[in-house]
Amino acid sequence: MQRSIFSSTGIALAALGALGAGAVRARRPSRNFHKMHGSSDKHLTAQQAMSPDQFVDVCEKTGVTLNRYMIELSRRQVVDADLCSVFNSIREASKVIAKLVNRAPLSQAELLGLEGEVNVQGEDQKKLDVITNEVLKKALQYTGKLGTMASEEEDLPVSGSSSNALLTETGNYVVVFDPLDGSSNVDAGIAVGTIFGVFREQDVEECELPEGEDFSKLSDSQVACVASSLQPGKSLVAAGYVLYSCSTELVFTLGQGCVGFTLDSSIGEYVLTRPHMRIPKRGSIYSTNEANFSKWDEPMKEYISDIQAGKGETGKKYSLRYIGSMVGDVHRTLLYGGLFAYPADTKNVDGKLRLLYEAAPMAFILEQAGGKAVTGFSRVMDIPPVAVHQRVPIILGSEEDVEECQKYYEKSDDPVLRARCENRLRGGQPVPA
Ligand code: AHM
Ligand code: MG
Repeated sequence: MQRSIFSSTGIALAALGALGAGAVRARRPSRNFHKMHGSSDKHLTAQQAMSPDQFVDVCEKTGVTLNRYMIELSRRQVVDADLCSVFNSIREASKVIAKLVNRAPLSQAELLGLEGEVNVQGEDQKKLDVITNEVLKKALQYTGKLGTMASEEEDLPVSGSSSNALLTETGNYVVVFDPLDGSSNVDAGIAVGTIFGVFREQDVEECELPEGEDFSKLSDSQVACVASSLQPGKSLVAAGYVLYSCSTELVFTLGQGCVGFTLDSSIGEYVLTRPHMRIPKRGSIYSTNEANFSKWDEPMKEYISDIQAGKGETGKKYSLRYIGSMVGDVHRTLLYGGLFAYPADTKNVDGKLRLLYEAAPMAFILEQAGGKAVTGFSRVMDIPPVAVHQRVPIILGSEEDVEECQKYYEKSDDPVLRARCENRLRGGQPVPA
């Protein structure tokens, strides 16, 4: 008996995670059945339709809650019902995750330390990685659009692809997420975060997959079929992150600017605190794991050396701030300016961070806030993924800082680096070091 990708979502997702070196890209035209980002109100531009400045009768006591914000966007047909459901799920799940992270030191036996498992990428899983993954996955299933997935062996996407990220389908949307990014920090009570991205479901052919759970035996055409549902960052319709820190901050974009909410725990609601987020054009902070300096590509070494010494375009000496939690480091970069980088190095020629559920959503947010995100030569959003856990170098932040860094790559004109970049843009398999 054969099973189709959409009647057996869990199985298809596990297979996605198993995509190996032989995967072939196959893209099909998208259906484009939504009239997204169009306002029903003829007097409002798309930008205005997103703006809370247009909201009337805002409650003085609470301000604009996330719930209210989404209702308004829905009324203006900026978001449809399914996308609202996805946001409701993420909103509720993130409140639970905030609570878990906050309570962890008080419930150490249940919440802190290692789970004892290693995920598909060979990384130790923290207990909270597993728990938060469940929280987010279940919340998305409860949208009612994920019944198919709930009816499948729900462990499959988790055990088959990764403990730490998965894709789920809503029918109209595909959600990618990292439930607890930076979890190595969590035992120390240091900021961690959730990252998510939402793609519109593509009109892909049904993939006939074999019965059972052994996905190592997929044929080339089956692998190609499953791979075709992966999309580049530029196809994202929404992306966001939640930072669990001194406060819980939810920042997201729907493709027309970037907004920020803060969890008001006294009412259990996110409240709009940053209606128009814009990253400064230039900053004076860089954020990267400098312990890798000796292994970085030459252009990165030269650029960082110059801004440290005040020999960059501004003549200012930049400061280093690095938490080792992407969400925290990117949030600070977004607010204060400067740049965050996890570049390639000789050991990890594609860097460390994952394209689909870390780099692309963050790149989308930063671009929508007026910043940039590149791999060195190319825009992160342009890279077509060839595997769920594909890694990619990333340099993101203030427009002028990222452009300055990019000039070092252009200037170096290293043929190996350029070929690696072109290969990524072509959707080629990662080239080993
Ligand atoms: P994770 O998804 O396993 O938590 O890894 C991602 C994290 C990012 O949050 C952070 O930017 C990076 O890993 C830090 O890595 P390093 O410890 O090498 O500096
Ligand atoms: Mg992560």
